[in-house]
Amino acid sequence: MKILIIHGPNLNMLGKREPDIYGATTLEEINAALTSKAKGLGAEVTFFQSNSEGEIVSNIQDAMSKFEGVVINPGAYTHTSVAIRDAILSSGLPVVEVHISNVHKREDFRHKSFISGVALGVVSGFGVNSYMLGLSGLVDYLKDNENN
Ligand code: CA2
Repeated sequence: MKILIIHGPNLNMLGKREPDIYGATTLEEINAALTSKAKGLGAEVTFFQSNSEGEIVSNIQDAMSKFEGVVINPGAYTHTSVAIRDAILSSGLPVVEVHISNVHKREDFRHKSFISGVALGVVSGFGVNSYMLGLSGLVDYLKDNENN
């Protein structure tokens, strides 16, 4: 079972800036933890990080033929990107939206997500564990729907 993990803009700075909001764990450490979690779940993960909206759109388009599902933290594009929403919808892939912070506890502009309405599910506010919970929920969903 192949899963794509997409990290959006600025997430390459994790662990290096604003640890009070986003924690001290680096993106490399998150990816290592996801690789090991995926192994335990019988899945395989591939990672992509980009600060560019267009690159994320292209990556989702490419994922259609290569992966069974996607876990995405769209970063600030969560609140602005119709293009990423459209790419997710047209991919037909199950996509789980994850956020490190609880976006609903933060500024009003973070309460709107263009992604949630086309996502299989959303996990927000559990720190880097949001990624693990999102991956586990996606793998459970794929196992339940394997023969459908
Ligand atoms: O909580 C999340 O995971 C967010 O997707 C993070 C985005 C934010 O715009 C969303 O509203 C919620 C921001 C990612 C910025 O990441 C940084 C990491 C370290 C230092 C600076 C930024």
